Amino acid sequence: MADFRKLFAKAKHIVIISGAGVSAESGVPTFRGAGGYWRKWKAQDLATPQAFARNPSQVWEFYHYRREVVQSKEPNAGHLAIAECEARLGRQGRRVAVITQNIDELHRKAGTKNLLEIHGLQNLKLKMPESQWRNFPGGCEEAACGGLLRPHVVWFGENLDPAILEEAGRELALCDLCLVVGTSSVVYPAAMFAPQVSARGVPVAEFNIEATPAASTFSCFDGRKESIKPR
Ligand code: BJW
Repeated sequence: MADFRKLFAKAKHIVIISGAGVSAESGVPTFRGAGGYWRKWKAQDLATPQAFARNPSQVWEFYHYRREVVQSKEPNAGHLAIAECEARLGRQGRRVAVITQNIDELHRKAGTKNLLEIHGLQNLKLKMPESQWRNFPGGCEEAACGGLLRPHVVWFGENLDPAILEEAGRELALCDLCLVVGTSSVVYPAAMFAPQVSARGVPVAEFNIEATPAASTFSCFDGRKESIKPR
């Protein structure tokens, strides 16, 4: 941790890549850990465009349940520390960007401003040609025009928003320290962000309660395992 503190003190541009583990202490289930969604249900039945085409009600039900779970949840000490870090470093002319795979909006609720939500949000969008998608606050499944609404998230086999990916690429290319927080780092393209940063010699620190396969590819800082649980 002493090494990390030294790196953190001199970093001018920090990218934080986060995943479901950052929200675990808020009571939001992860995907692959104990009690995780993909331990109970098959991702192919709930998080693919094919599943939505086959059985939209089942997919709606899953995301409706997820929205309800999150509605009662608040940012935890981890979200707040990240937001506070962005604000404090910002006052010193240093930059923090958060690239999250989470759709729960808890980073935003905690006050994080420079935030890229690469897997989307929990609200609904109309299933129409992409250029015509319109956002809805959530809750309703049918729009006035009769089109199908779907969760505004990125499912397996779908491309991430190119504009958001481009912005993430810019942050990753410029950062001089990268933190990987609460993600199993198995889902692409997010899983390759930290290894890419590490490959150009930038230190990467992983904060997780378990070892992940990605940590072995971090060349400079092998990521001491730190729980983000408040002490
Ligand atoms: C704590 C903690 C505490 C707990 N403190 N830590 C290249 C190679 C192979 C496959 C592919 C590839 N490129 C694309 C693919 C296919 C696919 C993919 O990656 N598959 C892999 C599973 C192999 N990717 C895609 O399809 C992506 N699209 C794409 O790349 O398009 C182009 C393309 C398509 C097809 C082929 C090739 C190219 C889209 C991915 C969309 C992912 N969608 C989901 C669901 C939607 C959103 C939602 O419903 O919420 O996103 S799946 C799910 O996984 C969700 C998450 O955002 C994502 C990541 O999970 P995360 O956050 O890491 O959670 P967990 O549960 O896995 O881990 C939690 C971690 O926290 C654990 O490590 C714990 O230990 C830790 N933890 N408590 C610290 N207190």
